[in-house]
Amino acid sequence: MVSIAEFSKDPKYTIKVVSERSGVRTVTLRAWERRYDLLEPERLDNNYRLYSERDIEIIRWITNRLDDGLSISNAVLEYKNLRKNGLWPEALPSVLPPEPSKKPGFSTEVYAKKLFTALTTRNEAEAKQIIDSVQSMFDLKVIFFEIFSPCLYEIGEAWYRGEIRIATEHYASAYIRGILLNLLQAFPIYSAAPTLLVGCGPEEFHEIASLMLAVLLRREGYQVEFLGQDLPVDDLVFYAEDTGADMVILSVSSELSARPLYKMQAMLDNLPKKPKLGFGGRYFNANIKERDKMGGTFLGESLDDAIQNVHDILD
Ligand code: B12
Repeated sequence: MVSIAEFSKDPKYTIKVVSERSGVRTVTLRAWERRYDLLEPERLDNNYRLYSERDIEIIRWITNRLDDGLSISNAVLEYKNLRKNGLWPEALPSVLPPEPSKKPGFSTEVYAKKLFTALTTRNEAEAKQIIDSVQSMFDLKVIFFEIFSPCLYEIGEAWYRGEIRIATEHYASAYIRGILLNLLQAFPIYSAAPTLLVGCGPEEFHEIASLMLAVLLRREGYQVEFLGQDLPVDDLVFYAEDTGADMVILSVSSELSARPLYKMQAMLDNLPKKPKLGFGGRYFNANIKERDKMGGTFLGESLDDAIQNVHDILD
């Protein structure tokens, strides 16, 4: 089991985010803070509160004790007694997708096609139903590699053939991106684990593969920050220094994005912590000779290879 102490205490989240993630209304959170002195969120200049990942876990633990029948004052007392003795409660399991338990009704190929049809006909209710049912049948890797990826591939082909509008492609990829972001945020962040920055090279807007990788690496227990599209090299190097990153992992699908990155490992080597650079993506899958120019490590042709290679590098 994981102790709440392992969660980051960096102040990051507004009260609204905390409310969404813990299921406790903002007004109740403020009342608990006033009456029971439970948390001490950092205050910004505008007096807004900022909570940490650890605060969210404490609130979830308290609400679980309320569900067990304790009064709020007794739940807080129990928490404070633990802390007085130098102990931390165990974190609750995250609001993660259920472990796959049902037998698949169809092959993954069929689900990929069903998802393609739902998204290209803008049938969001159907898409949600498909996502819910595949989550109860398959592991995340299977969902990402055998359902989401072929569905996106087909969407790209349909766009290329002029069968669907650009807007439809944007709608479908935004939907899948949303599902992935929710998953990313559902996994706990372990502040003692190595820090990985995951995102896209400069001018690179295809971020879904890097987001999938961020989810899978967070599931492995790494402290992953997902940085998204189009990262400028200089800024990213500063950010790696600020965050004390152990590794920067970038997805690249064009030469335009790859070229500015050839100097990046040397820049990272000038930082005190010398973060490693890992990379992959369509450009380096197709242009094998270009891989050596990057200085860092080509993490493999697939996201599965990347996970294994990250373990090897950071171990
Ligand atoms: C969604 C999408 C977009 C969205 C992206 C939105 C978003 N928020 O991510 C938007 C609208 C931004 C977009 C823009 C463009 N797109 Co686009 N896009 C796609 C689409 C439909 C899906 C991409 C995707 O997410 N695939 C799923 C992921 C999981 O697959 P993947 O990215 O290929 O990644 C795999 C591997 O490359 C590898 N990998 C990737 N990253 C990494 C990283 C590491 C570390 C490792 C180890 C491995 C790895 O593992 C993954 C799994 O196998 C594809 C269709 C397709 N065939 O993929 C077209 C596609 C990639 N796009 C294409 C094009 C042409 C463009 C534009 C040039 C269009 C335009 N004229 O503006 C621009 C370029 C923008 C830019 N500069 O980046 C073409 C590329 C053609 C080519 N040969 O290069 C495709 C193939 C469509 C097509 N059939 O023609 N696109």
